[in-house]
Amino acid sequence: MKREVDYQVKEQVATITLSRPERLNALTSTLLTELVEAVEEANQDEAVRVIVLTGEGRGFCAGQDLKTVQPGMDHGEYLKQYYHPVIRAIATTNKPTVAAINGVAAGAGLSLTLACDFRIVRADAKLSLGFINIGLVPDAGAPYFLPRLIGSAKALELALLGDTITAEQALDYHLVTKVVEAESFEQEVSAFAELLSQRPTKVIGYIKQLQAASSESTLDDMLAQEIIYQSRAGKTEDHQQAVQAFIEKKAPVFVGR
Ligand code: T3D
Repeated sequence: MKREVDYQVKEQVATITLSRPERLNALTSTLLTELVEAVEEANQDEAVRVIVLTGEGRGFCAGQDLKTVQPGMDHGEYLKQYYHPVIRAIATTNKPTVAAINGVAAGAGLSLTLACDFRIVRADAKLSLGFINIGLVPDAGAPYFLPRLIGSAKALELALLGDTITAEQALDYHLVTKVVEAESFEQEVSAFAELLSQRPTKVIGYIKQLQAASSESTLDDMLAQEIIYQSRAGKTEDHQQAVQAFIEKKAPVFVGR
C-alpha cells in the first residue's frame, strides 16, 4: 500500500513529506500514524540535526480529511488518539523543526506548522485556521501555540473569523518566519535547513527546553533553569571548540555534541 508520509535523510536534514497530493495532503489516521513514526525516527537518529516538514504537490495540508470523518464519531477521542501524539512529537523534539509551507495550509494543516520552530512559506500560499467554517474549535495544538506566537487578540480574530490570509499577511502577524518566492522556495528551504544543521545541535535542544519552560514559570524558576542548562551547554564539545576557535581567530565548526 502507498505510504502517506515520505521520509528522507540527506546531509543531516530529515525531510518529512505529507504525501496525499490528490487531496492536498489532507490528514487521515494512517497519515498521522506514519507522521508520528517519522518524527520519532528523526528524533532518535543521531545523524539528523534538522527536521523539515513539507507537503507533496501544490498544497502543504488541507487539514483533516473531511471525507473520512465518520458520522457520530467522537472528535475528542480522535484527537487524543491520532493528533496529539503528532503534536507532542513535533513540539518536544530537541532538534530544530522547520515547516516548509509549499502551498495551502488549512485547519489542522496549519496547526502542524504552529508546533514547528520555524515556518517558511511560499509567497503564493494561503493560510487558514478554518475550523469555525465547519463548526469546530481550533485543535491539534493551535489553541496553545497561536496566542503565544501572535498574541491573543489576533489569534482570536483568526479563530473566530476563519479567514484565509496570504503569506504576506502571515508575515505581518509574525505567524511565519519568512516568505519566499515560488521559484526559489526549495533552494531557500534547503539553505535554511543547512544553516541550522551547522549550528550547535545539542545546545539548540537546551534553548528549546528553556524556552518551553518559560511560559509556565516565574523569574526565579527560570533563573534556576538557566543555571542547569548553561552548565550543560558549557560542557559541550561545541562550546569548548567555539571558544578555542574565537581565540585562534577561526570560524567555529559545530559538530552538534
Ligand atoms: O476529529 C476531528 O476530525 C477534528 C479534526 C479537525 C481538524 C481540521 O483540520 S478541521 C479543518 C478541515 N479542513 C478544511 O475545512 C479545509 C477544506 N478544504 C478547503 O477549504 C479547500 O480545499 C482549500 C482552501 C484547502 C483549497 O482549495 P482549492 O480550491 O485550492 O482546492 P480544492 O479543489 O478545494 O481541493 C482539491 C482536492 O482536495 C478536492 O478533491 P476533488 O474534489 O478534486 O476530488 C478536494 O475535495 C480535496 N480536499 C481539500 N481539502 C480536503 C479535501 N478532501 C478531504 N478533506 C479535506 N480537508
